[in-house]
Amino acid sequence: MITKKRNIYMTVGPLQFLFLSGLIVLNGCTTSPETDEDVNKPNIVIIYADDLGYGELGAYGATELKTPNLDKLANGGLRFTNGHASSATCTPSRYALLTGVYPWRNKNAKILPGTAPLIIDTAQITIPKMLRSKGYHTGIVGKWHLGLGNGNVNWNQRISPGPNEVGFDYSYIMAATQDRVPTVYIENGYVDKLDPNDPIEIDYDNNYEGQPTGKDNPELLKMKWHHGHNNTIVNGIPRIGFMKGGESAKWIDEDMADVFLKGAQDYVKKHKNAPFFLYYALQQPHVPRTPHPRFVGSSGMGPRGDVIVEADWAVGEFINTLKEEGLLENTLIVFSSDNGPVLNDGYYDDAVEKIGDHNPKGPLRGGKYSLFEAGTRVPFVTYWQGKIAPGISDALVSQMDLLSSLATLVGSDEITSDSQNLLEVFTGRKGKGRDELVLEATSRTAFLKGDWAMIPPYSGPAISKHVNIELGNSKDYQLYDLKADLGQNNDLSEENTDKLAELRACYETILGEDGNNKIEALELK
Ligand SMILES: [Ca+2]
Repeated sequence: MITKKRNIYMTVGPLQFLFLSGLIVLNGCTTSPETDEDVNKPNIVIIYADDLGYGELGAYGATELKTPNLDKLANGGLRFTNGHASSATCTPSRYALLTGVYPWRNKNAKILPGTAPLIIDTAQITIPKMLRSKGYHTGIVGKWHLGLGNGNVNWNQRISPGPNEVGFDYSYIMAATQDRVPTVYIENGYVDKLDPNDPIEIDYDNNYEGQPTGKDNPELLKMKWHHGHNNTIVNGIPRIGFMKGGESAKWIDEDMADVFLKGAQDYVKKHKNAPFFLYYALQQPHVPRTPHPRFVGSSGMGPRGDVIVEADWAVGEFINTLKEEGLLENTLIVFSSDNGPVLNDGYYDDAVEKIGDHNPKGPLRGGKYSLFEAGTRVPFVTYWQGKIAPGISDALVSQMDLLSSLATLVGSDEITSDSQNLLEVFTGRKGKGRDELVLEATSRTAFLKGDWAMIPPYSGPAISKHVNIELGNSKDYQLYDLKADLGQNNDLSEENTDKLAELRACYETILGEDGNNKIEALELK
């Protein structure tokens, strides 16, 4: 169902007409090829937050945290209320987003250390590769976390394969996450601002002699670790993993939002004359939460709230750039998050203590790492000024569907079987999305079908004590009617055995042999 704030037909102008004409081409009819060129190659931008929950934005019901720029985007576009990341953690979601393949099909698509090899096969279809084949210039600015190299990276030479080998013409990234070494930016495979006389060494197992660590040198810390995150100290923040050298290349955490914003703005300005695809992968509100001083105190919720305010500002600035460059009416923007929220995720940063009445997961149960809805149901917005009518959609959609949908938009046949073509849903002309979706969380899977959610039995704790999140583990199957019980409070598995059997059969068919993965110990990172 789509609730439109205004009737799309009332708003159809010349631009919309051209766009609709373009769709007719895709359906096999003929029309003028000269308009097809313009119409089917809008710029495409995916803005991807890190650990931003369903309830964090004003447009999604937040009242205590102010997100005016993201609200403007959500309210001016199509706001999905049943939009999902493919996984409840970073790496698998990012893998599925770019490749259109379920992450549980790839045994390596799990939370990766900074030294992990690239987990996308360089022969695989990706969104940037598909778009590049249709004439797009493609870029990524921000968080990567999909592995680099082949397993033994020399950080002082060109690091390959990486984003540039899976479809990106330009890349300016952090390798993994803000809490992991190497704490440097990498541009097109080269560590930015690296002094060759001060080479970088990275080890995730052993420290370098004489180097302080978060564990042994608490006096050197400006942010204290809660669990994990106690190896090499950079900028007073203890990280995961050990790093030596590379002083001139180390990032300043508080500047990261500005650095990535400028990178995204510069990319747009440089490539505005050709169709471009930009994957702008924000680092917020993942740990360590390090707002620029001008945002410190802006939320009243401590660093976690402050970096969400900072991210909202950055998105607003970025969209202003699109506007100033005259690109807004020819740019499709997708905004979403890679997984649900977490408060304490390894550092003492007052995320729990100062949360007040803010509810990051909104009406949902669970959070990051969880098979409950808050693990993967996230803010999900499509925005295209003049082309997508503002509205709200409750269609079931996955980020994994963007690949085939964008391929359809630009007239490419490079699609995958897991990624459904939901172009009409993403642009608001059709209300019904997927029939079903397999969800993933730390190598476990669950299943959505229609209004129903099913979680198979898993061993392990019901709640992760470190992060205080319900993981979805139970010795029995769980079944929830999300239409009547969005908060997943009433398990109907015993009451409605027919529905459970129906979901189980469908789920097991989809999983097939790929789904028989070993359940691994939960890694909280
Ligand atoms: Ca994440």
